[in-house]
Parts: sequence; C-alpha cells; structure tokens
Amino acid sequence: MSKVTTLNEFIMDRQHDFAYATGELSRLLNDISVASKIVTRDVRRAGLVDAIQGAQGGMNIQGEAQQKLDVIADNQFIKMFEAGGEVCGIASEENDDFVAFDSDFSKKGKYVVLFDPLDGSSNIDVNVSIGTIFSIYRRTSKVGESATIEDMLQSGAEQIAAGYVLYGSSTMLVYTTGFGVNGFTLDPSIGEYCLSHPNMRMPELGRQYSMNEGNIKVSEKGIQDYIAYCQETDPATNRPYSGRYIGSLVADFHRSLIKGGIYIYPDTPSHPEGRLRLIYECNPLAFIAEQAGGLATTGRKRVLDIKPEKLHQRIPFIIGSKKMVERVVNLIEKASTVEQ
Ligand code: AFP
Repeated sequence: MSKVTTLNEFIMDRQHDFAYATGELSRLLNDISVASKIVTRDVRRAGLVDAIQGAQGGMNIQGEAQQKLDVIADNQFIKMFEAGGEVCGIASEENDDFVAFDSDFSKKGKYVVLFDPLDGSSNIDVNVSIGTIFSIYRRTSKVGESATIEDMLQSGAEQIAAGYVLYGSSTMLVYTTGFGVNGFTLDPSIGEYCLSHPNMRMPELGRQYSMNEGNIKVSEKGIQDYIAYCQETDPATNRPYSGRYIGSLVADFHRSLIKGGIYIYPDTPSHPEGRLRLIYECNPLAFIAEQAGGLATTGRKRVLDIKPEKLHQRIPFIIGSKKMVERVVNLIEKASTVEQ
C-alpha cells in the first residue's frame, strides 16, 4: 500500500525550496489549510442552517449583496492570519480597504495575503461549487512597521505563493509556490488534506470553453470570432467544443486545469473594465495557470505583468490551456488591426 502524503508533510518537505526559509511561509500555508477546513464545515452545513445561508443584508465595495457565508469565511481567514504572526496585513474582496494588523506581534510578519474568501458566492443558495482564492506576497514595507497600500498593490509576478480551495463534491486545496502546482483532497474521515494531484499540468489544448454567453453580442469582435471558432464543426480538430459555464470561477478554472479548456470574461458595457478582480481572483489563478503550463491574459497583456492601481481593480480575463489562449489573443489582435 502506498503511503499517503498529507499537506503538512508536503509543505515541510518543500521548505528547502526557499533559500533562508525560516518556516514562516510553511506556517502560513498551514494556517490557510486550517481556516479552509473550518469554512468547509460551514459550507457543508449551509443548506441546513438558515442562520448561515442567504444574504447578509449588506453590500460589499463592489455593490454586490454579501452572503452570510462570505462574511463568515472572511472573518475566519482574517482571524487566522492575525493570530498567526506571519502576516502584517491583508486585503480581501469583501472589505472596502486593506487591514494592517496593529499588534507588535503581527507587525513583525513578513507577508501580506490578498484573498477572495468565497468566490462564486451567488451560487451558494443553489448548491453549486464555490471557492476561496488566495495570494501571498512578501511585504515591501519595513518589518516592524504597519503594512501599507504598496504592500498590497504589487504586480502578480511578485507572488510568493498562490492557491485556491474548491468546496465541491469534495474539498480540494491547490497551490503553488513557484515550483509547480500540487492538489490535495480533504479526507473528511481523518480531517487531513492528502496529496491527490501531484505536479498538475494543464493540457495544452482542451475541448471545453467557459464564458457567460449572454454577453457574446456585447463582447469585442476577437472574442466573438473565438467563440464562433469553438462552435464550428471540424472533426479534424475535434470541434465543436463543449460549452461549460458554472459561473463560479474557481470551479470553472479547476475543470480547465485538469481537463484542458479556457475561461473568458471580457469587458462588457455593464462591466467596462472587466468583471473579475485583478488582485483577488486573476493574479492567483494566473500564477497557478502559468506554473501548470497554461496562460492568463487580458487579451492584450499578460496578467502577471499588470501593476495594480487600486485594490478592487477589475480586468478582462482569459485563462486556460496555452494553445486556446494563444488563439484568442491572435484573433483579438487580428480584429483590432482590421478595425484600425
Ligand atoms: P460572485 O462571487 O459574486 O458570485 O461572483 C463570481 C464571479 O466573480 C466568478 O466566480 C464568476 O465566474 C463570475 O463572477 C460570474 O459572473 P456572471 O454572473 O456575470 O457570469
């Protein structure tokens, strides 16, 4: 019988990947895994407990109704980061501003965490998979002082680690520290994440595309051309591809990571800058995609090269299998050249 590798063992084994590692990043990853187990418990009970399920009544900074579980998950992660001592501040999709932890203990933390506590939360009431997405950066401000906005607004290429937790038919934690991507499945009988998907690679080409096609008529021509390409019949290239859209980015991305595919959310008249948030959603998934052999772009620029200007910045987002993303980018370029 082969030995099970738990997430903790794996994190400890990998500590030597970092020069001068002192174990703080390992402890931080461990804190994230513990918080995600608590959120898993709450998500699993959501259908049972009226007090947890449904809208909280408030609006977040994006003007979206906050779900109770969003708030619960947000508080859970923040509590864990504040108590851990590795993190000097956080920014979360649910909060208007970033939070600089004010104890001397936390001010000594080397890292900041940017996260979306519960992505896809408008799906909670209909029992569809949702997820937590996180991004870890080394602070740029001085250790011992308060975290600053500059700590939060680093380009995605500066990420030290990123990952997501998918609360699906099972709970999975997938993360990278820049040395490949590994996936762990929570075994509820022992309460441990176990290595189930070592060294994940995204197939170069898939057969599934993922887009809110309600937006197709208001999307730019290059995107319309790509979707038309996906829908054309050509047995030699296995087309038409299948359309698959959950509306929960983590779940849609996870499928592409495993099976190959592409996720597209362009700018639209109702979201002129794009729908998805650069620092909470796009950067962490872009880091994972690239580490797995995929690509992430706005259609015109590599996501990880963008220098964020504000916390809740949105961008057009295309992520997935290398050859599929390259094709959309070509079609966007072609359509833009013709328009000029
Ligand atoms: P919520 O967290 O508000 O449900 O937003 C989810 C999301 O950011 C992403 O996970 C989805 O892919 C996308 O929005 C869905 O947007 P549409 O409902 O416009 O398709």
